[in-house]
Amino acid sequence: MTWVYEHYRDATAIGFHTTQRLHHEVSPFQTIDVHQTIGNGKLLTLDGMVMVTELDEFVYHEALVHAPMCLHPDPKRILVVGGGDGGTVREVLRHDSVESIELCEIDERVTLVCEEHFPTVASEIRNPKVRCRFEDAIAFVATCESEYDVIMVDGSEPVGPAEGLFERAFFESLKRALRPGGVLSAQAESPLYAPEVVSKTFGGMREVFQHVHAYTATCPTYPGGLWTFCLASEDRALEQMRPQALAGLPTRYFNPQSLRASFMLPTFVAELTR
Ligand code: SPD
Repeated sequence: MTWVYEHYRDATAIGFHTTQRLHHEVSPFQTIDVHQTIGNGKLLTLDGMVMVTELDEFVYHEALVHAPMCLHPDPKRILVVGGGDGGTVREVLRHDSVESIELCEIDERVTLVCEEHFPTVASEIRNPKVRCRFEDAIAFVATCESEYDVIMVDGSEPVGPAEGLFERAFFESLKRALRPGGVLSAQAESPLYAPEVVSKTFGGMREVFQHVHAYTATCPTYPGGLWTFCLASEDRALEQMRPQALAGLPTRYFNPQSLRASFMLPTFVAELTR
């Protein structure tokens, strides 16, 4: 038995007691590892950073997906940036209005490994409504104009290929890629250990979008636990949120009350993101 650690921002580390390494490879983009843990189900790391554990992946994926899907009144055409494990796609498909999803993930190996080792996360990746494009999302989104009702940015932290996902130029491309009335969500890292990333992300978003809101979720297997998300739109304010769109969905984290509550921010998060 071995302890596997993610060292985060040279400040902290989170450890997992593991029984077996189930997969290890170096793809053209990153190192991909899957471990069997004792208390967290299977664990996926990319370049040593925790992406998914079976224990709590639902928290992160529900937060990233259902906030924007409840803000848009009729989300039909969806883009997922990153998210090669398939958890975001799985949650999007819970909404009946959805007609098509494009998943733009740079590394096809992540998707293939997750189909093998995380069948409950990647369960909908072959759904006929889903089109996977394995390419650089920054270049792809730059070619899109008024195509999507909702875009979700499900990247890893801003190192290596994911660095550009936190830049203002990318936010401008995302805005162009949204249809009128479109809504964007993005994971925005730890407010405790990466306050400069959170504050730069929200600063950039506010320069580009009219309406920008921060919300949080508790993701125990990400460093610090408390995680920040960004909801942005040119023309939809938070008051238009329809938490009742969650009714009948088999969610485990969000219900209408906890969705609303996720936008009630601790003071230091409100200050970082304003
Ligand atoms: N530092 C962890 C940030 C993780 C963001 N993406 C996770 C991918 C899950 N679909």
